[in-house]
Amino acid sequence: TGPTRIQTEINDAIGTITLDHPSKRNALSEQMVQEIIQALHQFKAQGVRVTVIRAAPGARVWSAGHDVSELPEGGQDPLSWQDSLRTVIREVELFPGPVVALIEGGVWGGACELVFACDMVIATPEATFAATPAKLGVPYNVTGLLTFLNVAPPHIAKEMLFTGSPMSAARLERQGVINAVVPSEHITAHVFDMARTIAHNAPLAVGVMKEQLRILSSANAVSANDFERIQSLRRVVYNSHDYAEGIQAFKQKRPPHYQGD
Ligand code: KGA
Repeated sequence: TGPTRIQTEINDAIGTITLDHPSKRNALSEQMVQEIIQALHQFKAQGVRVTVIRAAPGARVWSAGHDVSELPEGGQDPLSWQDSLRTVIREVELFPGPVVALIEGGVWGGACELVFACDMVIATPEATFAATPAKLGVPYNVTGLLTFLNVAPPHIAKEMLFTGSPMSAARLERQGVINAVVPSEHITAHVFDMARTIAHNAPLAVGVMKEQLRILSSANAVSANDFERIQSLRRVVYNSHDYAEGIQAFKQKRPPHYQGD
């Protein structure tokens, strides 16, 4: 049986992954993530030089982010090493060629980080990007925050993370966070032109530059002591009443009541 949450295609050494589970707004469930990872492995085996990740043309939601029904309700790190979002982001970062995000519609939470972890981001004028951990009470993890800091100026990263509000593609393009804003009728041609340019270049050189840039951009030294302090602070958050409240409120489709404990 083939994938059911995504569609894949390879043309001229360019692989396309289309997120295609509109009934759940392309939420990044374990199943969706496993299918994306399998597609990336298959692309690598078949010599794909550039991968494009998109939603179905005309989608109103690119992805609703982490599947909240799969987040623990408390007492457990929701974004541990094995978490599905963390796993798919590592796979994108380690894919041997550029991964380009083609964005139509709203991008939410963990999907926003996934998009920012891609090597290039092209969006339509209607696309929006929201970083939502503060809405849900989630203690975001260290590498996750680094994804934001590596692409956004600190004030923009903080505004996104502290407000959780959707930010327009135009504003993010002005800040250099995304590469270009292109109307929906031209975005596919624009992205595939760029992909073809890259695919005609020397793949080993491109892939090794990507790997060097990945290593350099995560070369922040955090001491063992500081790392353990951060983990203990995060533990306080995911053990809190507010974290359980945030997840339960989402599942019950009601606004959360936060009290700071
Ligand atoms: N996880 C699980 N199910 C989701 C979901 C999600 N993130 N987003 C949507 N769904 C389900 C929703 O429960 C509903 O299921 C269906 O998708 C359609 O959603 O049909 P059901 O069984 O009731 P809805 O809300 O009716 O669609 P809409 O009116 O078109 O609105 C679309 C949006 C995207 C605006 C809305 O669904 C939404 O606000 N979703 C949540 C977005 C979000 O806050 N995501 C952040 C997830 O957290 C996250 O990634 C982390 C880890 N974080 O922030 O730290």
